[in-house]
Amino acid sequence: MKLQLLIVFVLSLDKFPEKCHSTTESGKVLSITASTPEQVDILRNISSQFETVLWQPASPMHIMANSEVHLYVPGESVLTVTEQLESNQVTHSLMVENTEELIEVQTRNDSSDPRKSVSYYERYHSLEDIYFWINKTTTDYPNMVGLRLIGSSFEKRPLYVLKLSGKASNTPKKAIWIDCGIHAREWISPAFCLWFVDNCIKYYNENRDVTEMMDSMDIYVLPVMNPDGYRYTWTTKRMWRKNRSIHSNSGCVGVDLNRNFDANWCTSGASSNPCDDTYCGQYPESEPEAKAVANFLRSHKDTVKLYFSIHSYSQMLLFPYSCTHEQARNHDELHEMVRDAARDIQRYYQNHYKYGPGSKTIYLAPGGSDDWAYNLGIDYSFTFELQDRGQYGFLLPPSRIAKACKEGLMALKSISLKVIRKPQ
Ligand code: 0X9
Ligand code: ZN
Repeated sequence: MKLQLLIVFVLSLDKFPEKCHSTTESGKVLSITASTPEQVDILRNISSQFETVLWQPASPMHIMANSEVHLYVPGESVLTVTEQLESNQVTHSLMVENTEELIEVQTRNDSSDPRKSVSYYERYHSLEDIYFWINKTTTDYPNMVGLRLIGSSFEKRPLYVLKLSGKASNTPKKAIWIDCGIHAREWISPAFCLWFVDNCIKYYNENRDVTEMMDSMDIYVLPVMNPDGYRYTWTTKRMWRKNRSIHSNSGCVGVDLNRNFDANWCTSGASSNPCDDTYCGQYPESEPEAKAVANFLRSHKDTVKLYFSIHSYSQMLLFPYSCTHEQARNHDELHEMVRDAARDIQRYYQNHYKYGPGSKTIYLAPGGSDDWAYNLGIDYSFTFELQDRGQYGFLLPPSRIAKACKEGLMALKSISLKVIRKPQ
């Protein structure tokens, strides 16, 4: 009887409208630069107190002298935090004035207003909406879009992958993998996956590059790799990063899925503390979301030639390794690919993207999906950090979705076509 009640309760939790934030999240985001080792210590200390949340870097251990830190500070702590920074002469400025206002813009539903002609793909969507979209897209385009269930999340939500294909071929087709939404708060990432799928459907047989991509390779798209975390950012905590798994040995929730893969797992650059945002989990692939992706890729490793993981923010095109300072086998080729892709973005969209191996371009971060996929034998493995560079961070307004997605799409197409056209 008790169990039945519990099941009814858990199921009814899902009915909670995702658009209501149960807590207000008004606060500011500060841009802070420490310039001495003492100031670094002070900043690390502040970033683990006062309910602050680090936006960049994701972990206090990556706070370095003379590199910019973005820190969310809840309204009630703004005065204390700024006083501490000022009394220690730490340079800081205001990056986001009012987070609540930007969250409201991101979650506003304009679809009911007929005068607003903003397309579905230029808005952010709740998890419920995305599941609905997955269903509709696969039923509306059965010839082009297939559906695969690759596993389920910690809270037992399905992990769906869409398989996009152009014309059939006699020989087994190679494939591209794209995942979005590993990190819950990076909303532009699932928005990119939806944009990408729509673009493939709309422009197949219309645009030469899209047609070539879909005729040459199958494309697997996982729109939300971390559905529990993503939902939590809509209902409860906009700044949440990890999944929502609970551990018997700690009261803290969640594992960083991009630290949970078996690539120098939990070495320097990840945390073994369950309360940290970069917690690596109890063992590699301990998390059902990481395990599902790893199992799928293991069983398709002979066909998948390209791996893309979509994140935000900071505008970077990264390739292995992030888990070590060693160079990848085909470092020069990967470097050329991201350099050209960044050039294309600069030329067409006048926007700057940094590029290079993760460990040198961003920071040493083991256990990531890109490095793991690369070691599995997927020679072309990338992580994209989409817009922006810190004006809005994770709270990128819907009006910026289109440009952010076009830039990501340009890089993805440029790299994929190089691999497709490479003489065998
Ligand atoms: O730290 C990460 O996981 C990624 N940056 S983010 O701000 N989106 O959290 C970078 C991932 C680079 N690749 C690996 N660390 N393997
Ligand atoms: Zn991320």
